[in-house]
Amino acid sequence: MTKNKKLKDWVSKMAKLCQPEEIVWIDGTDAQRAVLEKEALESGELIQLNQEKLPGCYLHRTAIDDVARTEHLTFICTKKKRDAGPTNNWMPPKTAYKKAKAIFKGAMANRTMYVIPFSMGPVGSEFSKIGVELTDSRYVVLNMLIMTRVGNAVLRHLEEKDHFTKCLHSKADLNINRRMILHFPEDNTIWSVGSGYGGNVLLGKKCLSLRIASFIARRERWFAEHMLIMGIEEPNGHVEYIAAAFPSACGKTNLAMLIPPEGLKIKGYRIWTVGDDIAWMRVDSDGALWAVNPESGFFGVAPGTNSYTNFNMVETIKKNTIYTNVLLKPDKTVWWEGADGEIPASGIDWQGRPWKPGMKDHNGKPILGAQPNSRFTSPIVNCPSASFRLEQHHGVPISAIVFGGRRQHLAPLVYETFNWQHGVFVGATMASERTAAQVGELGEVRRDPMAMLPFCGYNMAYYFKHWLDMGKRMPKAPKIFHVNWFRTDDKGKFLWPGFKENLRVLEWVLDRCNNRVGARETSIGYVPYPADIDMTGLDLSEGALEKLLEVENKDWLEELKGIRKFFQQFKKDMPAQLWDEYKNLEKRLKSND
Ligand code: OXD
Ligand code: MN
Repeated sequence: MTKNKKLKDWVSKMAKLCQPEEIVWIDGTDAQRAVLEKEALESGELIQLNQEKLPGCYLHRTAIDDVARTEHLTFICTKKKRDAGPTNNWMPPKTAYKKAKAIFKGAMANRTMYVIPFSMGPVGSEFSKIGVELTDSRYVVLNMLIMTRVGNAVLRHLEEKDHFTKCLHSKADLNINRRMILHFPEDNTIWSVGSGYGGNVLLGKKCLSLRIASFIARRERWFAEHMLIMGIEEPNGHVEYIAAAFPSACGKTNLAMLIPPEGLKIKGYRIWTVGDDIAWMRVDSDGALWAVNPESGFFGVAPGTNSYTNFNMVETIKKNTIYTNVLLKPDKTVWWEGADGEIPASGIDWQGRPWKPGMKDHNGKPILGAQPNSRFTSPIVNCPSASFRLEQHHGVPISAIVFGGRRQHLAPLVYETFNWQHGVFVGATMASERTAAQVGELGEVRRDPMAMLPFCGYNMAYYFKHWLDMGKRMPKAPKIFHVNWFRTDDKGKFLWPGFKENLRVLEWVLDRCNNRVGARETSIGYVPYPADIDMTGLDLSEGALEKLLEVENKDWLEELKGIRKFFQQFKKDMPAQLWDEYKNLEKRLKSND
């Protein structure tokens, strides 16, 4: 299997702890995948879908209390609490290992332990990192085969470089009271137990590529970010790349593969998708920032995905896709709320129960066919807009970084920050209002710096400092922007149509990057002149665009209170430069009032 002694010893040690009946090494071949699929069908872990309509597609159902990431059970286990910071759950490594060991002990009895060698990023690229996940779940293996580069090529690589992230996962008894997602950044180790939900168990994704990678990236001076990467082919045929961070459920996936609206398509725009969730970015020898997507698949939310919101994704998930927690139709195809076509007359819901539209639970609430966080796992290569540079070891050069949030008022459709330091401040103060889809008070503002709050594997104050330092290392730093697709009018109606029309805003972003248009200087940054946003083919109501671009100083002064409170929790670890930006903003707001 491998000559890497460190790897062999670790696998033996973990096997001794978990006591599997057998150990199988995943080689990345189609033949082995076919065997695993067959076994998963026999065991009931997968249900075969209609192979004529959905070739290579399967359905999986999780336990009903295991349908989303469990942030309260997710820990950063550094020796010092301060290194995890005030926004992470922390546990001392010793305690964490001890608690988890008690659950892992014998957890794989009568099961197979699969050894999955995987690479995040193209195998052998400067950017890439290798992990090895041990798991007792075939579902995890089959998903990892889509989401990461798996197999023997990775093992060969590990013979030269023996560094890898040690990832241990067991479903154990899927008991929420015995569930823990533990990160040991100082040991390059992840232990996840008691869950079968993607975000908790596909350890290459949030756990390695964000939490562990962010920790390593600070030390090695690069970025591991919760960002999409997209190429925008301009009318002259040149492709410019942007990276964008939005909190979960703000439409990153849809933006990453949008199809230009007619009005812009005729000008010659086209989108190339590099990634929809994670960006690893480095300063290259040219002094610019270059990015790769470490993943090779999409793990996307199904509800709301249809030909209007995301045509390319609808195409992507027609083959070789694993669906999780969606509705099963009588013809063995799948459906979810907000899918294309008619609502099916009947089906089997995500909990495996007979379902009909209009059914209500005992509280009178509609019973959903698909779990609101139901998912599909699909290879990027299926995507019609997949970038031709996906496998390039150097990645793509980033012209602009875009931050965004969901704000009914306050933030204009788009603004450009004054410089890198101000851009970092804008990223660090990102916020979204709670939607009906989340528990908690509607409209409440949650701060989510750089969309990394649940994913930063160390103290966020150090993370801000890292961002500031990186700016100094980049002679050709990207410009930083902020967007808000969610501004509403006085009646609460969205002012901006969103989805594909968002390209009009990105066109302005690139115009600014290339010094093609001017802008209006406001207290918060540079805002477009309405005439500089190409509105060909889009009719907004009278005055809507002006309203979308308004900056209300008194609202921003109010916003400062929330920012101050958020910053204060980092105490003296908070970089002074961000407090300077805070004071400068306050000054500008007061003097322009
Ligand atoms: C995701 C998330 O699943 O951000 O990508 O929650
Ligand atoms: Mn995400």
